[in-house]
Amino acid sequence: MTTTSPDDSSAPADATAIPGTERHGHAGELAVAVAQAHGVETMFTLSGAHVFPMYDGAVKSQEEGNGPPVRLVDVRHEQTAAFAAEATGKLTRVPGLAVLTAGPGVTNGVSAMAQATFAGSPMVVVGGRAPNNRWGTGALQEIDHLPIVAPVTKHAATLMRADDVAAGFDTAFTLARSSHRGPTYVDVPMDEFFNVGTGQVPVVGELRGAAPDTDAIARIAGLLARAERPVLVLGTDVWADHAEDAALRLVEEMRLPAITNGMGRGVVPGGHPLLVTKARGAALGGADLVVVVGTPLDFRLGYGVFGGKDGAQPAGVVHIADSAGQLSQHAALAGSVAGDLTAVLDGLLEALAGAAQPNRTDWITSLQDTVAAAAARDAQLLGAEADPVHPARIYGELVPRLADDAVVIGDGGDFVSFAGKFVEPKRPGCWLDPGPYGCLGAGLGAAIGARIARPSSQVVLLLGDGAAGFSLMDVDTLVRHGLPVVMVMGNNSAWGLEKGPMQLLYGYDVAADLAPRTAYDQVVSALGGAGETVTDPRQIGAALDRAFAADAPYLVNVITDVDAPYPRNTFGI
Ligand SMILES: Cc1ncc(C[n+]2csc(CCOP(=O)(O)OP(=O)(O)O)c2C)c(N)n1
Ligand SMILES: [Mg+2]
Repeated sequence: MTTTSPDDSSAPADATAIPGTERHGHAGELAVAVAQAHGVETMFTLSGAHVFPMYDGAVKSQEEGNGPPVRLVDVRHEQTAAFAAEATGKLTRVPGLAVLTAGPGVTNGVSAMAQATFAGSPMVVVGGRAPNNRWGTGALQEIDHLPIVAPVTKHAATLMRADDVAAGFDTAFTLARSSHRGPTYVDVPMDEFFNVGTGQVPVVGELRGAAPDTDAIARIAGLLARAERPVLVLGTDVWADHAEDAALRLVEEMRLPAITNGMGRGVVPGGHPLLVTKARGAALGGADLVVVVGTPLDFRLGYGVFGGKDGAQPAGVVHIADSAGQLSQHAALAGSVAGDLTAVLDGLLEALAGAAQPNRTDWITSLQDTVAAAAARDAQLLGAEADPVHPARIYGELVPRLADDAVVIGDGGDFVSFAGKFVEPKRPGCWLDPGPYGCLGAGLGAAIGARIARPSSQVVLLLGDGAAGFSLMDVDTLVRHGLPVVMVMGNNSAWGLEKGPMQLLYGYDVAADLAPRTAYDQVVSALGGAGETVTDPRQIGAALDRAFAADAPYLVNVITDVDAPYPRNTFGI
C-alpha cells in the first residue's frame, strides 16, 4: 500500500472498529461491504471501466440483502458525484461515497475534495487506477493520483492488492469520520480491483473525539463567569461532532447570546431570543469575551480579532475545536481547548453551574433590540415591490413557505449572501453552503445528496444564474432518479458578486455579464423537469407554490435587479 496522510495524527486512539467477519470476493465486493459496515447507503459515480467492480459490489449488495443495499446514483459530471458525496457526509454525518474513474474522473473531483477539507466534511473518494501489470507502459489514463489529491485530503492511499482493499477502505472511512473530519481518498489498480482477495468486514461502533483537558475547561469557565458581555459563536463542527444539544443547553442555561455559522446554523433555532446573528456587528464589536466553537478563526470571523475600535479594549477570544490541529495558530487566545465538543460544552456548563456571574440583562437586551431593529429593516426589503425584482423579495416569499426541517442549499454569489441574511434555519443540519472554500458549482450535487438523505423534507436549491451554469446539466440526474427538488434562481444576468467589487475598484467591469434573462427554466424543462420565469414580484409566491407541489425538479427563474447587490463589508481577504 502506498499512502500519504498529512494529517494521520488525527486518527483516534480508540477507534471502535473491531474485527468483524472475514470475507472473500472480488475487490469491489470487499470495498462495498466495508462501506456498508460504515453506514454508507449511496454511491455517487459516473461510469468508467476502471471502477466497474464497485458497481458490481453495489449490485450484489442489493441481491444479498444483508442490511440496506448501496444505491447507485450515476451523474453527468464527476464534480457532481463528489459534491453529492460531500453534502451526504455533511447532512448524515456518515461519510458520503463518490466513485470516480481513473485520470479525468479523479481530477474532476478535486474541487469537491478541497471544499470538503476546508469544511471538515466526511467523505470517501474512490478512484480507478491504471493496472499494475501495465504501469509505466502507457495505459489509458495512467497517472499517479496521490500527488494531486494528497494536499486536498486527510489521507490518500493506493491499495496495491485486492487483499489490501478491505483494510484500506476501513482506514479511509474511519479517518473520514473521526475528528477533525474530512475527505479521504483511495484508489485500486484496475487488475487488482477485478481480482479476488480476502479481508475483514469490520463491525463499526460510535467514534468520539478525544477527552478534553479539564483544566483548560475550568479556565475557560472562569473567563466566562467573569465576562460582562460574552458572545458564543457556534460553527459547522458543533453539528458535525453531534454537539448540537449540548450547545443549546449551554446557551439556554447560561443565557449566552449566540451567533451561528455554516452547519451550526439552526443549532440555536431561528427566532430564538438568544440568537443574535442579526446583531452580529454589535455583538462581536461590543463583546468583552467571544467564545468560538467548532469553526476556524478565518476571514468569516475577522481572523479572530473582535472589537477594539476607537481605543476600546478588544474582546478576549476563546477557541474551542474538535481536535487540537484545528485550534487557531494566528489569533491571540485568552483560552482554548480541543476534544469531543459535547464533553467540552457540558463540561463548561457543569463548571459554571452555581458560579456567581455578572448581571447581563442590559447586554442581552441591547442585542435583542438590535436584532429587532434589523428584522424591521429586513421586513422592508422582504416586501420590496421594485421592478425589476429585488432579490430580497424572493426570500420574503420563500421563507414563510419553508417547513422547519427544510434543507436549504446555496450555490451562488450575492443571491446566496441574501439567503444567509434572511433564512434562519429552525433546526441544525438543514443548511448547506460551500463553506470557506467558496466553490461555485456544488449546487446540483448537494441537491441530489440532500434529496436522498432527507426523503421527506423540502429540498430547496438557491442558484445564482452564474453558479447554475456549472452543474445545471445534472437536472438530468434528478429526473432519471426521480428526485424532485425546488430550485429558485436569482437571475441578474451577471456574476453579481464580482461585478460590484470590480466596479468599486476600477469604475468599470469586464467579464462580469451573462446573457440577459436566459430562460434557464426551459433548460430544466428540456431535461425532463419543469419551471417558469417570473418577472413580477407579486407572482413569486404562486410560482413557489407550484414548485413545491410539482413532483419533479422545478426551477423558478426570477429575473432580478442587477443593481441591487448584496451590501457587503468584507471581501474575504
Ligand atoms: C468555481 C468558482 N469560480 C469562480 C468563483 C468566483 N465567484 C464568486 S461569486 C461569483 C459570482 C456568482 O454569480 P451568480 O452565481 O450569478 O450569483 P450573483 O452574485 O450574481 O447573485 C464568482 C464568479 C468562485 N467562487 N468559484
Ligand atoms: Mg448572477
